[in-house]
Amino acid sequence: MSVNERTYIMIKERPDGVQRALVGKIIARFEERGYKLIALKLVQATEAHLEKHYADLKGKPFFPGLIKYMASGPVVAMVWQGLDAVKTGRVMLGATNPLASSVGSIRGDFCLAVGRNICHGSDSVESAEKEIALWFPEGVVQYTSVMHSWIFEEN
Ligand code: IDP
Ligand code: MG
Repeated sequence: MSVNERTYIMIKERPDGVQRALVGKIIARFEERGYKLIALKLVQATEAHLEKHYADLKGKPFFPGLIKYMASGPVVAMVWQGLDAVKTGRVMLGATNPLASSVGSIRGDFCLAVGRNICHGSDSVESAEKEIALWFPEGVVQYTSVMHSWIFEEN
């Protein structure tokens, strides 16, 4: 586990997270927790791009609907960096099914339906690296956060 671990987080707002005007709230949660934003863009993704992103789910009955829905509007693509970003990022999102998500998580607070669960988070460090490369082929931004020494013990 590293303080420089990175995760790919995506707001799927029409996808719904964007249309429901939850972008600021979702970003604020990662900022407030102490994660550092190192890449951010609003993207209208193609179906081909989304099929690569969700390649592991090809064959699932909901796959065609998921791709169509995700391509139906813009998404907010982000990379967040910090201690245990992948696992803790998933905890902050909540369970895949919002009805099983804890209150206090993003899905547990803002949505109800599994097919409209408003956010994505990488499920492993390996997936995160793949997803970051897929969504940010131009690379991420390197900078020093003045908050680092207030959030972490070392340095
Ligand atoms: P995750 O987003 O929590 O990692 P995955 O299993 O990777 O969950 O599924 C990707 C996305 O596919 C989910 O976030 C959800 O939007 C959608 N999805 C997953 N399972 C179902 C389902 O049973 N019905 C409809 N959509 C689903
Ligand atoms: Mg997943």
